[in-house]
Amino acid sequence: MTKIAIISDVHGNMTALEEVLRDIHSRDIDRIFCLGDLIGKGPQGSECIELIKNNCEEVVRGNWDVFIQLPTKDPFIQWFQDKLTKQDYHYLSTLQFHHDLEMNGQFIRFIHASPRSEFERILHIDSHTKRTSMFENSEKTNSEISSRKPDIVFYGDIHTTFLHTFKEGILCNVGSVGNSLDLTSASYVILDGTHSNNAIQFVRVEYDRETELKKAKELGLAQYEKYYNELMYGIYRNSRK
Ligand SMILES: [Mn+2]
Repeated sequence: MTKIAIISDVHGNMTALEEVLRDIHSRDIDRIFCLGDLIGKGPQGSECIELIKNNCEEVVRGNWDVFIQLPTKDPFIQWFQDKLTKQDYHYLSTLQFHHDLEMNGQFIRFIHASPRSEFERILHIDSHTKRTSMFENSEKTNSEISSRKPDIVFYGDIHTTFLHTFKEGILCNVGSVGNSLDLTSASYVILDGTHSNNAIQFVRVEYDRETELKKAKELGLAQYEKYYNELMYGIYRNSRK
């Protein structure tokens, strides 16, 4: 099978994740990669980890997956920490920084945010230099083919889909399953290598946002209002506007 569904930024939103997995399976795709941020913001991190563990072939870690493992006095972060089991923490600690593969002669890289850090945010509106730095290697991307630069980079983190083509290669943001900020529908991407070349397809999946918010309220989600605004209107919680 040379079709791979790429999901990212699930953020504890089970309603969206289940709908996206249903959509992927209805297309007879059984290879799924996840680009991190499994938990946080949404109420069901532990349940999402379980589903991702059972459905995804490769999973890279996001910024949330990293800092959730660190001690904190912030009650907001603690709310999410308290919901995770020992096994969840163990699973998060085993996640890889990146994944590389070769398909139809192209070198394809999967990361959460940047080749240098889970915490370095590269936006679609950032400078040309910043965006093309996504094709660079770093100490963290060492592998047998690390001297080679990727032809295609898939990433998540910014919850906003885009595809930019540069001389250096193709940069594709797959958007977010559980906390989409461009459109409010869930987002994922299909990499299709079937026809001895690589095609990229964006998919949007509607899911029941009211049901998800009802669940969040019942579970007493921390900063529920911010989650509400993200899901209903795509308004980022840390927006300066
Ligand atoms: Mn995220």
